[in-house]
Amino acid sequence: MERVWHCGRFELPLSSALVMGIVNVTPDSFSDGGESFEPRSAVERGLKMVADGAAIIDVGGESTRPGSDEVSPAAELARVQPVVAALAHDARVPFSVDTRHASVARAALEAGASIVNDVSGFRDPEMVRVAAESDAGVIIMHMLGEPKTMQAEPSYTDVVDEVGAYLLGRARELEAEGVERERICLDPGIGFGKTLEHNLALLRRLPELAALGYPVLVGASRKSLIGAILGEPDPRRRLEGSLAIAAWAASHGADVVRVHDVNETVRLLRTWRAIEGESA
Ligand code: PMM
Repeated sequence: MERVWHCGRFELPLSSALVMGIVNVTPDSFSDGGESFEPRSAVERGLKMVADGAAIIDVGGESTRPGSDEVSPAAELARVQPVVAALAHDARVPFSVDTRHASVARAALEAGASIVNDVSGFRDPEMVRVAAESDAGVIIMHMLGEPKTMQAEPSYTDVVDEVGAYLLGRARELEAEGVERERICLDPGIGFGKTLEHNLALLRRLPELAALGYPVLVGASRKSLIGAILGEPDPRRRLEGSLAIAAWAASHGADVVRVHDVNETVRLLRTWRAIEGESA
């Protein structure tokens, strides 16, 4: 039987890795800060990503880069809602809302989003309620602490075991609260309270996370681990590293790769699949 990820009115096939395109409607994201802060340019960016082969678009109104301050839910919603509504109007693909706030998630779902992407792993019981009352897909991400402090000496005994146990525990709790298993996707949270070695271990041992039995998302695009490996301070110049990680992740159990450079990633994965022998 084909594995699928249930996200509202969409059943996403998981036979090969899906590309999720990132649209940050923020003035200060580390990776594309300000590029699509105007709603119209954010929508255009999203539609271009769909044309380039993105299977999902992730719309975010709050920067969660290390050290960033929290945005008020009202300000976040004002950024996200027009973009989600416009994209949903033309939707051939599902859209996720990248938020930690229940009010933003609820409004985005009403505006047409099909997935809630919570980098705080549905810590807020109200977020769990929003998820349970909807039919949306949910992405549970692991983050150590808060964006403001998460990179202050993160420490684990075994990062892969601990992140895996955390994600499994959160998934079980959401299921107990009424979120069906087939709606849940897990994400180790590359860069969220992790050193370079932690991030590399999570990628190296990705099959262990995939073995938990849920779809797995990996988001490493343009992140600082690539900067550290390549000695490249400019996030916009980390394409090769981003592609290398997307290829590695897709061939080691990731079902979704969250990226800024959709066209390049789709072409990379199409080539990869041609070698593997699946239909390209
Ligand atoms: N990374 C960022 C924001 N949201 N959501 C998920 N599920 N996984 C991630 O790795 C993730 C995320 C930060 O990166 P950005 O500023 O480029 O969006």
